[in-house]
Amino acid sequence: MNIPPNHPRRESLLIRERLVEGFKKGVVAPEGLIAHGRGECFDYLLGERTHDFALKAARVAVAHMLLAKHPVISVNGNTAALVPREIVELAETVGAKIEVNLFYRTREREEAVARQLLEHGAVEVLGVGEDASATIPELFSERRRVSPRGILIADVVLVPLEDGDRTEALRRMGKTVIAVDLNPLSRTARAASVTIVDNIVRAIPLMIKEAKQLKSMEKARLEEMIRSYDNNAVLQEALRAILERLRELSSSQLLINP
Ligand code: PTJ
Repeated sequence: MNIPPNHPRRESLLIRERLVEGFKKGVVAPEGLIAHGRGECFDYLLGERTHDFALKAARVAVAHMLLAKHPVISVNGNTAALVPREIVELAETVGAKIEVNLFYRTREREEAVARQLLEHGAVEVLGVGEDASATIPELFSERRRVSPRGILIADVVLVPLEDGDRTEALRRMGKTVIAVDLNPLSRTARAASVTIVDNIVRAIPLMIKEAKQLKSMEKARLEEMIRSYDNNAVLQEALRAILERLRELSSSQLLINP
């Protein structure tokens, strides 16, 4: 689609185009387009920028991944369409495995998501076909099927754009769960160990940058960062940011004179 360079919503429209393209390639589920609309709405309320609370969460998320024995990045359709190259770079930087995990799972989509990641530099992608032979207990959606070499044995799992059930089930298994979710009120956001309330297109590049910096930091300092982190406070800050923005907007001039 030809989006004029000076269109005020150009960035947002370009992101939509990436999802539509992913949908046409069989990577994104039709429901993924709807989920993106919900995300867009929260992004709008957040002013479409990374806030300090997201930076704080991203740093701690990276600390967890760097200290983990088996960190895994779980990838769904929207993530694969929006940030495939960045997922591969983050995995390389923190030494994580990449696993496909779909809510609307079909063999065709598993393969399309894996192909998308391999085309963007991934060396190995877990969770496709027979490889997803293990099961997350007490989870009844298709997301329960995981790789015994990946999410099953992971101690830290990054789950961008997730649904709440699996986050809760992974927590019950004793895993540290890192969520990227623009909705600070979603069940995922509230059940995760660390929630990055930001758009995935900004959050993953930010995590790569942080990972490059924190990689050389002493283990004890990373552990201290994790100990002093409070995810509830981060979610409260996200809600306050939305409140503040609405307060400012509600007392400003809203009419546009064409
Ligand atoms: O590819 P599949 O089959 O695994 O399906 C993926 C979707 C996203 C369709 C599936 O996981 C789903 O239905 O998710 P939900 O329950 O709609 O939750 C998605 C969450 O991600 C919502 O809270 C959205 O606000 C949020 N979200 C949407 N787009 C973004 C986002 N968060 C960060 N960045 C985004 N770009």
